[in-house]
Amino acid sequence: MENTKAKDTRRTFGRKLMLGGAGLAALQAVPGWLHAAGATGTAEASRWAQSAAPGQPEPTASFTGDASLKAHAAARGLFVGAAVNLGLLTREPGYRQTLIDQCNIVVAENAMKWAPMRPAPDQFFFDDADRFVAFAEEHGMAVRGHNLCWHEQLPPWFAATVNKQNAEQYLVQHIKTVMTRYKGKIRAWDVVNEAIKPEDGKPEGLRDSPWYRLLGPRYLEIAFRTARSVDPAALLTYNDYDIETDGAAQGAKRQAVMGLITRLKQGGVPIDALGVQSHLSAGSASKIDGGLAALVAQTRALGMKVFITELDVNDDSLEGDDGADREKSVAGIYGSYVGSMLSSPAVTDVLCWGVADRYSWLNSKGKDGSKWRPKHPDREEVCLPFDNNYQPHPAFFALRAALGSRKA
Ligand code: 9MR
Repeated sequence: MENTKAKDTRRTFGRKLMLGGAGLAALQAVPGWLHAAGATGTAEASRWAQSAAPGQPEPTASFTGDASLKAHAAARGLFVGAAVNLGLLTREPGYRQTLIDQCNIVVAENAMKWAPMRPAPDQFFFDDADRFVAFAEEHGMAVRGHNLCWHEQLPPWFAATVNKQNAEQYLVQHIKTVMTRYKGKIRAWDVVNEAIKPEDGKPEGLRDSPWYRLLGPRYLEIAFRTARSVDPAALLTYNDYDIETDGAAQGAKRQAVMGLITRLKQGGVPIDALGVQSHLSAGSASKIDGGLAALVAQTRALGMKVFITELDVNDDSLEGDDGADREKSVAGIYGSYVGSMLSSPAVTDVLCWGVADRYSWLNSKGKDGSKWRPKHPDREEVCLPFDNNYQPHPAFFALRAALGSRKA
């Protein structure tokens, strides 16, 4: 099914990523990037992923004001930001200030999901989401809404209350109520999150989720049509993960995602954007190649935008315990990935899934915490652009250079 143009785009994208991507001119200005730029093939690329040296800026290097992420993004008409934890926003001044200094877009990490918003079948809890949207408005930030329909974080009452007879009513009422409250204030909504899982064996690769079991495949169309009817200005987004690398499972999932958004778009269902979550891993970053480039190109050909919605890099597979080495490797992936993605005009928004390492979901403690760190369960991941004192990691500078590489 792939045409020659898609193949060409794929080769170009892959090569860019292997080359260190993020607008080489911008990166070469940073000492150490030339080494990364020498990598040319897959074997080289995996070495690149381990050894890219983006250079350590001086500790005093400027990173706010004109030197911030948001200044670099806004100058190019881009959005850059992070997922926000409402508890931290209240109790950590450094966290709050970093968001204010760096972001021109924010998304609530949890506060706008069903479970926190729906304490009971007939109740809505808006306090946290209201506070979050007010914070963004106060500081002139755009907002992503996450999310309106997902198989996870459904409230405890859901399973016993929602059935095939009333599911459509619950879905429509939820979308109408939440979107009406924030109408005109949300740049983009994740209308449906993570609907594809080919391993489940359902038609179109759809996930065997509660919404699928209750309503069948039509739940997606119901969700998107309802969303458009409430807030026609919001960019309606389908958002998914593990569609970035050229692994076999990822390729199958990516194809199913492409099939789904193509069917929706060509069938007249209102959908404006694809969210590529971008939970990357240092162990598989070198496998990000032509598949993703083709996905971006095909999504663009449908007239849709592409957003990087939940960027972080899992460093568990990096063997050396030296933090500075890991920081450099992670920075190499940030720069290459974002730079390659931004080489497509379809990509306009880049959001990280958090701000500082300590509070990342990848570093979460508790029952499932170390699930994401099987090799180094006791090692804190270096996964986000800021360290625990809100000082920029090399990943910050790599991300900033990637934003700066965007062609006007
Ligand atoms: O980071 C979120 C974490 O705090 C929640 O416990 C978790 C619940 O499933 O969701 C995390 O965020 C996810 C996001 O909503 C959707 N994509 C994957 C994210 C990381 O798991």
